[in-house]
Amino acid sequence: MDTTAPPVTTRVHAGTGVIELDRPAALNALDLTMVRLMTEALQEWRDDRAVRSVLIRSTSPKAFCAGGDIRAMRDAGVRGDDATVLAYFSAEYALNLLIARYPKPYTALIDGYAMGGGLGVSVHGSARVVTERAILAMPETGIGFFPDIGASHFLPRLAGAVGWYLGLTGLRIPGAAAVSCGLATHYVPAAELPALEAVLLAGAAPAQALDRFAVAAPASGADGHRAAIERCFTAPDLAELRARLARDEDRAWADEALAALESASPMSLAVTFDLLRAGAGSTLEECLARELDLARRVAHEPDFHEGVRAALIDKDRAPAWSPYPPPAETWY
Ligand code: QUE
Repeated sequence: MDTTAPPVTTRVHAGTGVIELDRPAALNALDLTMVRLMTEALQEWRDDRAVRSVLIRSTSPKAFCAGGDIRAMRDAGVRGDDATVLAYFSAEYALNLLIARYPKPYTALIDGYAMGGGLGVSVHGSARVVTERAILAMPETGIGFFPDIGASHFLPRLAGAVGWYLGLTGLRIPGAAAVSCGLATHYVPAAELPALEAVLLAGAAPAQALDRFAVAAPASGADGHRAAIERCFTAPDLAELRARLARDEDRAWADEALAALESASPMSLAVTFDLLRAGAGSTLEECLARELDLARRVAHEPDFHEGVRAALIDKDRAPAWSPYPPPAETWY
């Protein structure tokens, strides 16, 4: 095995800066090296007149990008190494902001899984293309973390409280539903992606190329629950959210959402609820600063250590969460 292969490759092709995520064994989960390589390329291309637009894609048919370097952050949190936690999250969130403020078209091709950090390097771009194989999620409440990478800015702005549903439950939605809530901007059948890429790599303007290849997203099963999502996920607090789910008429859907809340970290749910509410009235810069402050604190929380253990280390999927709020005697 060639262990020296870079996890991200960047090149310029007929005026298009191409970023290829190429760490398939980890489903392209980001690490600090990948974040740095992407940041360096984007900074160089920003002022290079030969680069007119940016395209980000994956070499893996299974995943666009499964998340961030959550395992290394757990290790650092466990040993009390705040410098490592700060170095990674500050670089990742700065990359999210660089993409959001990028002065040239930035097109992400999402074919397969895009979760957590994977949404951070796509959703902030000007065009997010999904296929019928795309699966999007912000699953952090299930590992004792919280929706970061600027999610506290974009989730509360999605249509019909869908962002609150995604951020709190961590449940997945398919590409078509991602378009209808605003997480994605274009739907292109996977069979057409190679042709779209060829046109973009030949130097076509992204807006025209996308107009040519995008089709109406097919009706998604998830869209049938939009009314229920809006009924329940506009609740003013977690207790009222649970009460609304418990009596909702869309029973199978509500039971799945309740089960997801039940298996999430209670600390993560409380943090996420407050974070999304604060994010609804904040700029992206303010949201990322708040998330960075929070990430540094949550990295040292027992629920984060336990959640990553259960999901990624032992893979028993049976985290033992701490009660939240903590009992009063631990406050003194
Ligand atoms: C929540 C997350 C992540 C996750 C699972 C969650 C995350 C992440 C990974 C991941 C997946 C596959 C890998 C890997 C990491 O899983 O951020 O190295 O090979 O990166 O429930 O936030």
